[in-house]
Parts: sequence; structure tokens; C-alpha cells
Amino acid sequence: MAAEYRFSFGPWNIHEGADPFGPTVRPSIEFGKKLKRYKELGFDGVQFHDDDAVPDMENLSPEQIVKQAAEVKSMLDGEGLVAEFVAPRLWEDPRGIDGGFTANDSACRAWAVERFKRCCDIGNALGTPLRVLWLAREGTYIRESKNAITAYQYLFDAINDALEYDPKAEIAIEPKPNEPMDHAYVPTIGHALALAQKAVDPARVGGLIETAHALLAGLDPSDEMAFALSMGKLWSVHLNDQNGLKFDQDKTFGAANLRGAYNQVRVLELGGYPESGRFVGLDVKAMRSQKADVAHKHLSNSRTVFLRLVEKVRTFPKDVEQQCIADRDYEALEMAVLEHLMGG
Ligand code: XUL
Ligand code: MN
Repeated sequence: MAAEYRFSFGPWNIHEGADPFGPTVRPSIEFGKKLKRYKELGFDGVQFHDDDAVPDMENLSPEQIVKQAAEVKSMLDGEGLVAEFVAPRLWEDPRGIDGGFTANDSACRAWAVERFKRCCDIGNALGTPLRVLWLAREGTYIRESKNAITAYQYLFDAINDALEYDPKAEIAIEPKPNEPMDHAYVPTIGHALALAQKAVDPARVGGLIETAHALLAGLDPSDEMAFALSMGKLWSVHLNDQNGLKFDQDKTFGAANLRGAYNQVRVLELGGYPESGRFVGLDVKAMRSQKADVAHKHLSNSRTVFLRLVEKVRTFPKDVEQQCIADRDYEALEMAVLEHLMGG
């Protein structure tokens, strides 16, 4: 029996539809109601930012934070859900305006490291060792505003501080080359895994690869995943899609490039991802024009596309593939893939 995939998403993937050019268009759904949706939509894992779990954390003591996170854990247990990861949301606080870990202001850097430690506490209270670092504002709008060499050193130090503080923590870096910054530090999985090698405990630093982020870097997401898998470092994915080089769209998985989606599923299959027990995260966003009562379809549709593509990968005629490769007839292989995807 082939291993089953497990799916996850974050509460931010059911949202009110605000964008940089207009306000919300759908009512807010409270966290408890969102949790009820997970199983209905076919999901078992919940991804968290630290303040998704403990919204008022900046005004609470470390003990109060852990207590509130423990209450969220009970809610998860009640719904038969598990927490997949917790990510420190540094980018909404005024002290994170210039990036937290790489801020020029030492007080802001100290705040960011403390916040990461609280994020670790929340992760432990929720029962997950996985921390995700999306390095939102860790970068620059103009290059002269930071010393990038020093900034990378600050980043190494922050990661090492968290690893030392929390012996259970496993940190998956989610690379993204730009947005909100003009240039973000750690733009690709290659950068992330090089950084991992420099950590005090390299075995506890890996990666999360998001389709749209790899595409924004001009790279093939399936090859980025292959690189991480080859190093045993693909600890989560954020599958979605992206229609060319524009703002981070977080479209339904496969919606812009079905062949590209097929290749991502193929590489997860080749890499034994389901056997690893890791989650398939879907970081997808409902279109702003979607009505409130159907603003969850991007999630169930992405999961359906994924599972349909698993079937496509598993049923692709391997003998044809082998023959085409032996003949070096890549036109024939390409056509066989296209026929298979078109249902032929
Ligand atoms: C940003 C992004 C985030 C992270 C979680 O582009 O993808 O949602 O996945 O912080
Ligand atoms: Mn993401």
C-alpha cells in the first residue's frame, strides 16, 4: 500500500480578501470556526504563525503565552487535528519594520530573537518541534541601507540562539526572493541549506519550499524540491501556483501550470515524501472576488488537484519512460507525458 499524504494549511489561508489596493470584502471567521473546517475540507494539520495561536502575545508573559498555547492545543485535540509548525511573525510589529533579525537597530534584533524564543515555546505547547522561518522583511529596499555580510551573520546568530534555547526545535527556512522587500536574504533553498551547514546543529535546520517563491526566483519548484530531498532537508512544502513574474499570487495548485504541478508531485513521489510523514501544505489564497460562502474552495480544489496528479504520476507507463530514455527520444517522452495529462 502506498503511503497516504497528509495535508495542512494555515488559518491565514481562509481570509477576508483585503489586498494592497482595497479593504476586506468578506467577514472574518473566528479561529474556532476555521478549525471546524479543516476535516471537512480533507486536512489534518494546522500551520501557525505564533500570533495565530496566541494573538496578544506581545502583551503577555512567557508563562501566559504557554498557557494560551496549551488551550489551543486542547482545541486541536478536540477536532482531531495536529499542529504542523509555528512561524514567528516578525513583519507586522513596528520593531520588525527593517527586518527583525537583520535590523540595523540592536534593540530590534534583540526583540526578534526573544520573539523567536516565544515562538519556540508556543510550538512546544502545541506539540510540534517544527519552526518555519519566512524571512519577510529580512532584506533591503535599497542595498546601501544594510551591510548584507553583517546581516547574514546576524541571521546565523539568531538561528543558533533558537537552536540552543530549544533543543527540540527543527527550523525549516522558507526562501522567497522578494516581496515585501526588493531583495530578501536567503532567496533560494540553496542559500537556506548552505546556511544550515553553518548552524551549531546542522541536522536541525532544513527547508520549506513554496511553489510561487521558487517561480519568483526564476527557478523550477520541482528541481528546488529535488535538491532539498536529495539532502534529506525537505521538511514541508507550500504548494500553490503563480502566473508569471508578478506579485506573489498563491493561486490554487496547478491552476497556472498543470505540468509544473505534475512535476512537483512527481518529485515528491520519487523522494518518498509521503513515507517521511511530513505534511503537504497548501499556501493558497482565495481570489478577492470570491463570495464568502465559497471562499474555501481554493483549499479543497488544491488538494483534489494534488491527489489527481498523484494518480497521474503513479499510472504513467514506466516502460514507455524507460524506452524513451534509452532511445534518447525526448520528443516521444514529452508527448507521452502530455497525452497522459490530457487523459489519453
Ligand atoms: C509569504 C508566505 C507566508 C509564509 C508563512 O509569502 O508564504 O505565508 O508561508 O509565514
Ligand atoms: Mn508560504
